[in-house]
Amino acid sequence: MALTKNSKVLEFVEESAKLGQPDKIVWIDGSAKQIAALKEEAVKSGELIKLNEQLLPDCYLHRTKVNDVARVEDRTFICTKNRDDAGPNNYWMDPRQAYELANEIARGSMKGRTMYVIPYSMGVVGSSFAKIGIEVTDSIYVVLNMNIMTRVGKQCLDALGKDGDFIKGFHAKCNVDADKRYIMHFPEDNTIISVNSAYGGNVLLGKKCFALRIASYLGKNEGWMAEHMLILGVTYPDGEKKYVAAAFPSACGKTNLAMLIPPKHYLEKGYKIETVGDDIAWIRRGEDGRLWAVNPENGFFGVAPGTNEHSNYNALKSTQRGTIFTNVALNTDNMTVWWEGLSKELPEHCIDWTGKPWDPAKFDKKDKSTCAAHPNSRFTAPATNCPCVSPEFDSKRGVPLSAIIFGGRRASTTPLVYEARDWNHGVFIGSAMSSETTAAATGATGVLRHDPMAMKPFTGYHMGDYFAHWIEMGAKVTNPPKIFNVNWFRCDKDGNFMWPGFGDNMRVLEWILKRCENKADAVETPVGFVPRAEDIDLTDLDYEIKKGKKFTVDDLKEILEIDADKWLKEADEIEGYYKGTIKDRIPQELWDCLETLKSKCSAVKKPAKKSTDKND
Ligand code: OXD
Ligand code: MN
Repeated sequence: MALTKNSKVLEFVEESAKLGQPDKIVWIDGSAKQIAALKEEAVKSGELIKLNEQLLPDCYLHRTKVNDVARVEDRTFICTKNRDDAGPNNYWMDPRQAYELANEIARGSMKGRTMYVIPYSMGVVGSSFAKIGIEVTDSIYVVLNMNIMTRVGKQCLDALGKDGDFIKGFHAKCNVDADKRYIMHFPEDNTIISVNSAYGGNVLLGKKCFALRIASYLGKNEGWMAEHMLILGVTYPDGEKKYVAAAFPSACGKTNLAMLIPPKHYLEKGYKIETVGDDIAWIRRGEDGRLWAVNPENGFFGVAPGTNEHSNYNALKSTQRGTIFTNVALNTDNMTVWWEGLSKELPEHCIDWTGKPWDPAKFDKKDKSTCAAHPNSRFTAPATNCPCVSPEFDSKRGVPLSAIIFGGRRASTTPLVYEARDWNHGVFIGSAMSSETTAAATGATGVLRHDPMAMKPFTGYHMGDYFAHWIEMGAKVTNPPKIFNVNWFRCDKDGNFMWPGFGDNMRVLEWILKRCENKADAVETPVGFVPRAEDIDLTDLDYEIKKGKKFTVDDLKEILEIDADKWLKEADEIEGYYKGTIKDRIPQELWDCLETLKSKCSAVKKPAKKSTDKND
């Protein structure tokens, strides 16, 4: 039975049913009873495998088809009337052609199935940040994941009232045919269509499709920002709290940074990190002249491999109940899950992510095809499970940002941390970000590519206009956050990571926050302000870069070094990207920053010491 009288919702559901032709329509009210019944049904059909109730209560395993394991950027389209509005960062399709194509694929594809209607909210219902979506889908897996990742149920329809507007999402699993897979966005119509996939990033339409691609377009028009950023809070020993948002490309450690546990001596002093979000931030101007952020999601869709007690205790704890695991391995000895990096010991009896018995004797760390879990296997866990979830997680007004951090995976050139001279310079730094590709999207991994603000796959409009929007937002706030860039991934000449990362990133965060309060020094360099080595706390840092080689202050100096020659090359590269890709929509302010970078680099002599960095 329909749960609303909103005629726009009813019309959308009716049209979707006419297209998909399901046998049955079920409205998701979000009640525990309904969700429990759906889990039971999915277990019966084999869509979910129930895990050990004692060890992992209310947890399930799901396997996708082997052709459907990651976001498909080359099959993701922005369908705007004017091709130029989608920009060079997106694949484009004419909206009329896109609707026709999608309708042809989806027509009748729900025959014999149930169509679920999921009313959901991105953001706390009733908050001025929140926006409502309706996703129709023929997948129970999607319903159950959306129920963790967003706020689902009747309260969302009540918030819409009789004629409120919402984002329409139509998902049909069809035959999971990779050649007919399309993830289409119609920002001018507030509509998303996804066909022939069942992988989270392509089908949980509240996440990347709505909360980033459509929301970034709405944000540009309405004067706010939708960003691929974690949000964390730092509590000081005296109880004061500061908030930071940080953008990193997919699978580059956002969840780890968001849930960081500081080194022992910080904990002893009383420092604490609290997680507001690990993937998406919606940011608005506050009346106090600051930028305020909320996490519109309600759960974590985290990358499983590499997550363990030491790398991310809080994430692991978050997965211990009420979690859906996707494409991890099944330990058949105790019906729990396993993935590479979870433990040093390999499970003796396990089924790999494709559903076949796995032979630990054949496992070769360097050969991904021998892995038990897919490199992009995931956990979908409720945020409320997280031991360090922020008390502000459910706040309707969000949290005020002291700093925005950008970061990518760069083996050389980019120092451990540096600070922008001002907002526009920070926008320039974000616009020039590049990082190595990861398993979160299909295609080759480890390839260096431009990924401005970590939003390359998620900006729902022209990247040049997105840069201009950032500049405009900065001009409108009287007390903007300071902007920084970090690089946890700098390597020595043998390819060893030079910085320990994980909890030790607290040392960098501390410097960043001190800078925000004018309590730390810095050295001015051609790229921005860099810490003096003595200003980063190295107490008890016992990191072994390689056997027998411990991290020293000289290593720190090395990863803080700015090599003007390398940066001149970087500047040329950025210019090539601006001119060759974004072209005439680059705001003048960013051209000015590029010129400043060049002239500042040319003015300094190359340091005498030869860098030992591995080339990017
Ligand atoms: C994600 C991604 O799943 O960025 O968050 O791919
Ligand atoms: Mn992400």
